[in-house]
Amino acid sequence: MRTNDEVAALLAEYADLLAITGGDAFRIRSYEKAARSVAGYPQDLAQVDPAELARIPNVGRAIAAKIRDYLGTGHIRQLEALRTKVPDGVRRLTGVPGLGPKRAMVLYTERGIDSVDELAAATAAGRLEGLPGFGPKSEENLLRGIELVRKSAGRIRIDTAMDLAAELITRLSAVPGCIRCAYAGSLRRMRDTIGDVDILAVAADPAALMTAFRELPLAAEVIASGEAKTSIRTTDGIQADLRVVPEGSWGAALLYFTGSQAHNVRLREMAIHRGLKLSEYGLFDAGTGTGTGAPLAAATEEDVYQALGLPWIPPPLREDSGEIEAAQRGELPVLVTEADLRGDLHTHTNLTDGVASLTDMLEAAAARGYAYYAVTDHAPNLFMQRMTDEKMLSQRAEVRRLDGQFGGMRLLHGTELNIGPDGEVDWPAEFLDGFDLCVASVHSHFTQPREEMTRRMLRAVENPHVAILGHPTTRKIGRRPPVDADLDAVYKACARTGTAIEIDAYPDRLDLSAEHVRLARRHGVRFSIDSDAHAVGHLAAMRYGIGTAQRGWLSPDEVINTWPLDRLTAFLDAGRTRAS
Ligand code: DGT
Ligand code: CA
Ligand code: CA
Ligand code: ZN
Repeated sequence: MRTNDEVAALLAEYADLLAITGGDAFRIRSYEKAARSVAGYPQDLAQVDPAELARIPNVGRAIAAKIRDYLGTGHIRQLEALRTKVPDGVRRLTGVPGLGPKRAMVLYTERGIDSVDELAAATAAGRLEGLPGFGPKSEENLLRGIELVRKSAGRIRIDTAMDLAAELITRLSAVPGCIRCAYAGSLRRMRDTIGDVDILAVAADPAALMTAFRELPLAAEVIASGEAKTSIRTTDGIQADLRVVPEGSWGAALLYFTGSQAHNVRLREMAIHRGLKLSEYGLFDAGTGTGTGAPLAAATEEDVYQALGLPWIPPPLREDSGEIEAAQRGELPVLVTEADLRGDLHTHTNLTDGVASLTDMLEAAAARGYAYYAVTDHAPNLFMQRMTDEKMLSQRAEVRRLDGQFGGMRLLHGTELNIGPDGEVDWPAEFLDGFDLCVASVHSHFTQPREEMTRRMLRAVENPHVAILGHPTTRKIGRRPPVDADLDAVYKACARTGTAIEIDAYPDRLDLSAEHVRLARRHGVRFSIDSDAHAVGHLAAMRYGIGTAQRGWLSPDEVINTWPLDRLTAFLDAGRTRAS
């Protein structure tokens, strides 16, 4: 799939550069759609017959020609031409939340600003004063945006890290003498962003494995290399560490390098308290020191935890945020897993901004073994999606016809409503009555004042037709901050009205975040873990939603899409009557 991702990135860049240079809105959108379509296309573009490229959804003749250009020469001529007009930094400026392409270009042409750092400096020095469109209010938003960009700098999305880890493990495992290989660090803890990828291995010939790691085609640079640890930077600029550990200390090493540091500190304190010493080599009698003498425990994580008087603690909980105390009391939660999920309640098709047909989505969902599946395309107030009553009703007829036709999977017909600025949603009540379930989400007016935003969300939650509050804080990791609202009040209202709160599993959202999941669950709220899939490949994003749910301490019973269909339907029915 690497080719598809490369092409998608270039098409998205082309769309951005068109937008910055004032290109035609329709054309910009067609490139954006093509980029998503290509990224979600199941077949590797390099294997597609060049004459067939134009058959990919949203890829017309002009875009197919550009893709052929790239596959043949490694470049897209028109893109190269646009790149000469717009410095790289200006495109990065459009990554600052609240700064659109037009204003980014104004900053460049009027003030010569072509990087985020320069923008920060110019703002601080008052150099934006007098620039049309950059008043004090917008400056405040810009500063917030700059802070967000800087905080996320150097960290990557979890799916990017997971794909890299999978590739590294596949390649290293194929090296003769590689006995074990696994990922650790924040990735194993399923944090929503990842600093670097940590790989652990056991090898008959450690030096040979280190050499193989340094010589991987994706290793662009060797940062450091020694007997026990090698760090590389990949061609995508991501750091990956390989540590080769003795077979006998696998468990202790996995525990140590999974972290978090705060969790490890607690474990070491517990060891010291018992006259023991815990290191990446094992748990030892304090007298014998590290690495000398036989460890009391080292082979597996279970052994080490047990020797400290604890049950094994799942990695997503290892943040020293109460898990050690819970483990001591024997009250660790039974965490929801991907295998518990019986369905997906928020998905799109190409009727709106998805890139796959209804039947392609259903086929893929059934292959995941789901018992039920909700189709929830966008509602008309998101004007760009051009939804109409007729389109929605004809989709419903199709959904009803296909019910049970894909591996017996039951289909729910729903929609993703837009929560308007005052909390109102699309369509009158009579029309909403026809849906099996409605997700409702904020898609605009993200920067309303706190009281307004709270009132808006409460009104949506109290709407009897709203079953699920979709991507509740609307954050986009590294790109858009969460909305400012009294979320605690919103969670309370969700619990009262029987409205589920979504964990949108798509890796650039992961919304709710794990921290908020923990806040919300105190009110007895139910959750729905959804892929928000816009392409067949997105259905698999569920694993990241599950990771977030686990970090939020959720058990299966708290997640409505682990329930059998009759219990789910009863919940949806109760919500409709209770809220009104
Ligand atoms: P990241 O990479 O920023 O997303 O976060 P982590 O947790 O993967 O951190 P990383 O890669 O620096 O180290 C992986 C784990 O190894 C970390 O969670 C705990 C352990 N570790 C690494 N260096 C140290 C250290 O100097 N002291 C202690 N106690 N633990 C360490
Ligand atoms: Ca790491
Ligand atoms: Ca590391
Ligand atoms: Zn949405």
